Amino acid sequence: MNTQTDSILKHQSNQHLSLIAEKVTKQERISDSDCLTLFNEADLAFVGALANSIRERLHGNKTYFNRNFHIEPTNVCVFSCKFCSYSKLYAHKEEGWELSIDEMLEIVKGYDNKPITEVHIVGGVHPKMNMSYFIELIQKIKAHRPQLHIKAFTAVELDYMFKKAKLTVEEGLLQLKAAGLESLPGGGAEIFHPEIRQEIAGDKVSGEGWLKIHETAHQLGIQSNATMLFGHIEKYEHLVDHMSKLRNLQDKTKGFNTFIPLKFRNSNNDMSYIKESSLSEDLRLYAIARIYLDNFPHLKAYWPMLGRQNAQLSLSFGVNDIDGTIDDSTKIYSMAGSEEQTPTMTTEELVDLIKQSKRIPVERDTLYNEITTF
Ligand code: V47
Ligand code: SF4
Repeated sequence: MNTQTDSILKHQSNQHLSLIAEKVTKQERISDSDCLTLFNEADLAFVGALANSIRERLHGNKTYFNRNFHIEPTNVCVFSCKFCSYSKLYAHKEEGWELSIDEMLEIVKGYDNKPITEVHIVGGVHPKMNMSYFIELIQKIKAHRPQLHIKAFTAVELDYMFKKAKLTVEEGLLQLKAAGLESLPGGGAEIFHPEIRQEIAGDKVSGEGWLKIHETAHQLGIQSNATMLFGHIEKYEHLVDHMSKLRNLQDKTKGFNTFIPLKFRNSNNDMSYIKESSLSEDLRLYAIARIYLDNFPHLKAYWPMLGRQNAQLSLSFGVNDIDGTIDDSTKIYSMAGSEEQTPTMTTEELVDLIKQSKRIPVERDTLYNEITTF
């Protein structure tokens, strides 16, 4: 721990916080009740210093990013999550978009001469886009560009397509893996606790269902990410509960790569009456996640949702990854109220952003193998 951290911790008069700091210094795990205390009582400087010491122990000054693009097959969805600014209910599907397999292949081909390493495919849950549709899509992408890593489908999409095809989670994942699926994104996790989940996303896969899909994926050698949607109607207890379930599963499988807190944005959805969290609250959450999730190797700030400058600040509060160039036509984030109306950054812009924070930009692949240090 550096001298600045030492002095912040030494002047800590709160007994419980001092004990937590001691645990972190000794690289011991903090408990759920410690985590709740951090949420309730610790200020930004305190959690920031601890989180930064962990980040620098694990990764030094390295900050990862990748070169990726997103495909959103449809924004038509059978579900009706209240925070969602993006989907059109299936009943109004003519107002949404649906891409054909050929249209999606054209998007992939548009990157033929670019050094992209990953395609991220997620969208709404459209009944027509079933197992056989997605197997064909994945096979065709792989046939066209075998080296492109396919990270696709939230547990919400998977749960729906497996049930529809009457497949177990294991059978469904094995079929997608055989077609070329390589990892799962972390979406759809929201808040696992049933009290909150019922309120904001009552009709889609449960928290247990989400965890079961990721556990099975890990057992089959498919790594994944995990998200948490924060800053709406949840209480600190629900955030601790969510992260505790993830930490327990990670102890079992070690299959998660990165934890991605997603700040709730309040435009154009049924929860627009809720005030958005402040930057200081966001940074405190990143820092506490870094301290609590001791078995997650990476913590990602998803810049299209958080904003570029705030993502830059997060690099001093535990974050060591800022996702990718996201060179795409993604609509979900600008629709939800993010300042980022055109969610694309060139590699140069990303590298500059990281360097301005006095960190070292490192391009990675999806599974965090290092490609180039800038
Ligand atoms: O599950 C939807 C979130 C998620 C809003 O794994 C919203 O690398 C805030 O999971 N305000 C999908 N968030 C995106 C996602 C993701 C993104 C980037 C990288 C990865 C990865 C995963 O977007 C949904 C939901 O939690 N979301 N609406 C909103 N109004
Ligand atoms: Fe559908 Fe996902 Fe939006 Fe929920 S968050 S309504 S599952 S697109």
